[in-house]
Amino acid sequence: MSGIDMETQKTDRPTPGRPPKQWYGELAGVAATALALGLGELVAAATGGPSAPLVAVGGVAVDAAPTPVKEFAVAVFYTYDKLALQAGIVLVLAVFAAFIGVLAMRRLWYGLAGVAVFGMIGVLASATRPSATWAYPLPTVAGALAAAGLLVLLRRTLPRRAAVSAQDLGDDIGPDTDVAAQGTHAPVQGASSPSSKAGISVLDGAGRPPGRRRFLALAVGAIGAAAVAVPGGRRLWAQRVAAARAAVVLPPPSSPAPPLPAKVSVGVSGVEPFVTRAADFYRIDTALTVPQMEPKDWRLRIHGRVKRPLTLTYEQLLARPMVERYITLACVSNEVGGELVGNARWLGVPIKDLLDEVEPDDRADQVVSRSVDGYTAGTPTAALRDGRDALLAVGMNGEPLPVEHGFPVRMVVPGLYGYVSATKWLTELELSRFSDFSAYWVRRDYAALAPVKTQSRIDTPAAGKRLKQGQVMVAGVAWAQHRGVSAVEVRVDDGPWQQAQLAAVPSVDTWRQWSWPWQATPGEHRLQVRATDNTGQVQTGQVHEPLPDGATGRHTIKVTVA
Ligand SMILES: Nc1nc2c(c(=O)[nH]1)N[C@H]1C(S)=C(S)[C@@H](COP(=O)(O)O)O[C@H]1N2
Ligand SMILES: [Mo]
Repeated sequence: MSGIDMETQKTDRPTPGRPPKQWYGELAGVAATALALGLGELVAAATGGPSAPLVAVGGVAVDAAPTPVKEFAVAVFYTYDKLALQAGIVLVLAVFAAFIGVLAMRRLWYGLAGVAVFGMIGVLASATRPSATWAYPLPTVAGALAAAGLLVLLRRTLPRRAAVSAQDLGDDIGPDTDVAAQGTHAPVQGASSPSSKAGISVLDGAGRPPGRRRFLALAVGAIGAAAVAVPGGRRLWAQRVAAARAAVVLPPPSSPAPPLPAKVSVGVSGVEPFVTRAADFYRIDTALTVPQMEPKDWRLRIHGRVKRPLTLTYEQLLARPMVERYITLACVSNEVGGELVGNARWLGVPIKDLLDEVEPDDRADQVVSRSVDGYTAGTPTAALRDGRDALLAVGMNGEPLPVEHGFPVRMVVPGLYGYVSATKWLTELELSRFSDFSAYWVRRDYAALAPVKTQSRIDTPAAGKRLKQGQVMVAGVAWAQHRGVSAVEVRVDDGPWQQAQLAAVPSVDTWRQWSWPWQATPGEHRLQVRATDNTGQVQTGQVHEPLPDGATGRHTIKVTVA
């Protein structure tokens, strides 16, 4: 804002010789850009979510940002780096849009050239996205055409002061004496109304310029339409992905999960069920909006330090022999006693087979998995090839993966925390080295290697509960994925450790229910649990926070017995 505007605002008196600042140009530019982006999202509901100009340009920006910039963003914004990036894009966009609008109101062709530049950026970005089809530029092209059209319309409607309005509005050749242009050197013709102020409301009452209302209606209308079109377009696309998911027919596993022993449940109410329903399964990810990918657009590229790079389609993946396993997933951020852990029946392709096919070089000690939204995880190559059931999962509890849990394809690796192994919306496996690449959370100070720590949890009685004296069933779950739980012990106050009953398990890769009958005596009591894994290691009582490689300590609750 120029000094003149400031002065005008402060004194509420127009400066003689200068037209007061008006925002028609800026408003026109922002409205046209909003319309373009909104229409882009709507068209992208047909051509594919990632083809929307805002999404495509954002994706390119993330990919192209040099490492120091990314590192700076991580240091300053931590996990909000993507939000900061989007805010940054919108801000830059708004400034550029305003500039184009101002140009367009003065010389239509300059503005249209600006729109064309904008459009080219969008077309290039969308056409080069990994999932791009021939239709990917369409949302941007449609948006740019609409923006150009709106600018022409607004230019025609542009309100002018009496003296200016006599001129031919379509004249873009001569020097425009244009009220929308701030601080021009154009000689001022006609008089500003004494009541004029900074902003749009110039020439009130009888002096109001013709077209002002129409201009505002058009501009505000376009912004309003965009505000509806952006979420509307995304919603339509999500509905398409949901339909595609519903149409997936999962193949039967060539190696089915073993039938669950009847005794996987201790039969105590209040204990988390052995199999977690998908709707109840914890969800952790950095995605601002859940990535919505159609299986037909899905590709998995296996590359990097390999002899034979490989690209797979969803169809090709489904055609491979599938295994089905119960595997318990845990988040490194889970506090002792927390609920960021769940157990499901996963259907998928063994990662080991695929790695054997691409022939990694011997020094490739890390497999970097990448999701469609750019998230990365680094998994030890050895863990993926040592024979455990590391899967490219397509099914969860007998259904295609829920979208929030990684549809169409995710990784599941028994024994490792999710952040180093369980990449959702997977699109890439790159054979790499730990010394060459640090994955998303490792750059944020989490450990590069993160086997799940042995843990146990009391599910019932609930902490703080008031109980009646007599027998109380204490029960819960314990986990030490891929090692297995061999014992669970409970103690009351600081008494002796007592052996709990263990439920059956289908393998060492799942959690295990336990129960222990307690003869509760009146008073306040502290209940504590600990597990032992199959290597004989007893869960430590040493208290540690989740950062950098998982919380330790014993779940302890207080209850009152009447
Ligand atoms: N694409 C992507 N995959 C991801 C994450 C993520 O942020 N983005 N988070 C990981 C973490 S930290 C965990 S604990 C698991 C959680 O999987 P869930 O949400 O299906 O429970 O997903 C992993 N996979
Ligand atoms: Mo996690």
